[in-house]
Amino acid sequence: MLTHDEAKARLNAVGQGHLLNFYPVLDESQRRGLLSQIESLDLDALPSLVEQYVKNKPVFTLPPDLGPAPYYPRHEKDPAKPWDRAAVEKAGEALLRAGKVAAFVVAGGQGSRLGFEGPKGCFPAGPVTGKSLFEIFADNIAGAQRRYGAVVPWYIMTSPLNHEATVEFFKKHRFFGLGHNDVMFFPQGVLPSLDAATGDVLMTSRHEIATNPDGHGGSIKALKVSGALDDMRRRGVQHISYFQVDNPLVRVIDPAFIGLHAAAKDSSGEMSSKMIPKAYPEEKMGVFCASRGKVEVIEYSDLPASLQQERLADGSLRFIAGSIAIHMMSVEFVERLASDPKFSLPYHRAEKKVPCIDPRTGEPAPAWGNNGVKLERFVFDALALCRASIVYETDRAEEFAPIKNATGVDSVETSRAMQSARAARWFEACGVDVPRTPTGEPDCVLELSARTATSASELMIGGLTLPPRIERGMRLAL
Ligand code: UD2
Repeated sequence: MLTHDEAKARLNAVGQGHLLNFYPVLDESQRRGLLSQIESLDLDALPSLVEQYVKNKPVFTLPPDLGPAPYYPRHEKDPAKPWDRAAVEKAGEALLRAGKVAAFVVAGGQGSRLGFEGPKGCFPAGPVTGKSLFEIFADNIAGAQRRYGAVVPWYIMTSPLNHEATVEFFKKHRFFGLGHNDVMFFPQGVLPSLDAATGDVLMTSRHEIATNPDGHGGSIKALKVSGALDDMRRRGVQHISYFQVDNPLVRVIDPAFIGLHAAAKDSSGEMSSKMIPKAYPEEKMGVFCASRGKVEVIEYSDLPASLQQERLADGSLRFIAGSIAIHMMSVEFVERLASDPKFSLPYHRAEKKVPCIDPRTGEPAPAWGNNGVKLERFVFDALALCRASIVYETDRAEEFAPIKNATGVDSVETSRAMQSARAARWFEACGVDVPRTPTGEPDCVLELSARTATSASELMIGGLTLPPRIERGMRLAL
């Protein structure tokens, strides 16, 4: 463990000596905690981070040859890029049957927009049952294990802020029936939050440095450091199905996507992505673009309005492929990146309100606007490091209903309505009469677990006796 004098010398060398201002008045355990926090920081990197991201703001420059990324259309007979769905699904299913696919959720984010205390994955998302997001994903995994007769190990990236609470939640719910040894939790790394005016590292108290999770891009290193990659290798896992914690409609295990990623001729099998057509130009999602022969995601805030709004002759958006943050990654690719000492993804900067103390007085600093700069890495920046990467179109109504906000767009209300609407369509496809309102919404609340079915056709052949009709106002979960 770093001594006080060593810490002082190293901090002074990078202009962050204020972190020890209150050391003399701390008790022994506070001193140890602070020194170990200081030891865990990459102090040598700080001056250049402050220079690049606080004193200056990086200016995003569009690559000159930027165009929309090509993609596999949802309908395999689309003449734009026809593909053989049956063969692709077979390839994906073979990998699943051989136990070569793992599920991976990034659940380290702070979920502050939702205003929910606790890990976001614990949020009650099911429209009828109020099942948590984590349970909905567990249902997907349990269903896949039954269908393919093989274990799908599940890796859950938390952050130091929600790790314990996440593990406790799983224990309390007995891992939702999954094997305890087949679910692995590990926390992602953190970065110090910086004073937006000076670049000084902020402190939340006299003995604690303000930190923030290092972004979902931190998952590449965290998979390695935590031993998750080794665990995958031991199990013979070759591909990782990556998804975010906020989307209860995600198909955690999708044989067609797995098959395209692993077997399509133009895929290197390193990292692939799912997209949905953007609903309107300003929709807040990253856009799949192509530049210098590589696929990349440009965040909505970086894509100029003129490009966002550009339309093709048929009226559709030219940059239409919105990222829903669902990827397949090969274990080999992640291993290659994470083992390279020179590997690093770019930082993205966000100005945020960070509660902190005044480093001179030790008292809480008066709150003012966005006083802090948080740096994060984004996982989709790894796409540029692939030899070749494919994008696959999917249907928003079937696979994307994120819970991000307390009210309005992408809220629990819109997500529950979309979950119910999807279940209604699947029931109707099986011949069940579903009541609808004059505006066409289901006039009932329905919820289908992925243990029951992950598509209308599975529901049809699943051997369940479905009711011939659903009554108005009925709440039904299967
Ligand atoms: C993300 C994408 C956006 C679009 C959208 C789809 C980014 C920057 N933007 O927007 O383009 O695809 O999702 O829903 O990704 N997380 C961690 N650790 C962190 C930070 C985040 O695990 O340090 C997880 C978080 O728990 C969540 C996911 O990453 O599962 C997305 O995080 P977000 O809410 O910051 O991303 P959002 O909604 O702004």
